[in-house]
Amino acid sequence: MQLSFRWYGNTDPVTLKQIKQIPDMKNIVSAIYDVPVGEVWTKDKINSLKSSIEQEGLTLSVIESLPVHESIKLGEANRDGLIENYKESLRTLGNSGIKTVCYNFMPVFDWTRSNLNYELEDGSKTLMYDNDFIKDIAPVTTNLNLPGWDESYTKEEMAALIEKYRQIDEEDLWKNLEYFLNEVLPVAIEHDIDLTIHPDDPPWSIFGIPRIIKTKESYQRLISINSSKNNGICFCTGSLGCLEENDLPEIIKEFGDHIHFVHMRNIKRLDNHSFVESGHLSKYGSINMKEVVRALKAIDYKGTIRPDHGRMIWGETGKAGYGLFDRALGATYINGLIEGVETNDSTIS
Ligand code: DNO
Repeated sequence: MQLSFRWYGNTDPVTLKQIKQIPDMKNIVSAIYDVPVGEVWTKDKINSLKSSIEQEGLTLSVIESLPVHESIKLGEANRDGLIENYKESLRTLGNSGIKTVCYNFMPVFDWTRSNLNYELEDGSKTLMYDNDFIKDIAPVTTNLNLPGWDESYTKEEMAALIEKYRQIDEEDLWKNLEYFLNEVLPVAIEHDIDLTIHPDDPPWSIFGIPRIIKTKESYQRLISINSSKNNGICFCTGSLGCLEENDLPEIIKEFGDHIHFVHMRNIKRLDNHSFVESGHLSKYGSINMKEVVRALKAIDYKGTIRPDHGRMIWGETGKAGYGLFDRALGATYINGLIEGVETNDSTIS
């Protein structure tokens, strides 16, 4: 198990120089942010990202994300050209030595929260999801500007997209995912890349549009499309953990060969599908983080783990969920859990 840290490139207020001072932090998770979704990532862009990371003695270990164009998710007539572009980017990433690529298949909205500054008892600010609030808002007219949302859409484009998704159901979305995977997995396999799908966050339908990567059954179906280990999973504790029925250690053990990337954070489930992002420690949230790491040890997990969102503490401001301080605390906590499970207690007399 290796620790990693997400870095948003040269414009990220958190610098590589800061990141490398976190104990045992050697791996960076990043992406190319200035290429529109659907276009090809060039060798030059990938190499320049890699070398800015390597100059600091760190390694670009995971691409999060190589995003999937909405027309592919919708199964539109123009998807084949977009899928060809995706394959081309994968080949270039593979040739540059990248072995893990994360993506998601969430329609329109990536991770969704209702409040980015929810104050916890200790005065820290965190992200929260109030289901009653989300249920009642119209995403096109709201002034909410959430971090996981693609800001490149105009209101009209977003409205049109939502309307298209309201015309399809989960079954259609599965078919479109299957079509995409049948095309891109051979390229991933040829280039020894593990493609890892991020679960839907939260793992249920929002705004009346379908979502499909939510539970153990979703992974069973995903793997029935192609059982290759390259058809992989990004195991995100905070997303999957929003559903009490998701037994995280059990899912890890069942799909171990397919897990190549792990996001670790804790959430506290509230009534009625609402939740708040707590500090990383097990005692603050609904997820037993130690049992998650223990299950990863049980599958002999060798991939990277990144501390996921952090709270804003010590007056830090910055990208919601992606400040330095609390994510660094999360990393040292995960370090401790790893050391704990990797220590063979029988050697202690
Ligand atoms: C949120 C992230 C997601 C994730 C994408 C992966 O903090 O975990 O935005 O990067 O869903 O494609």
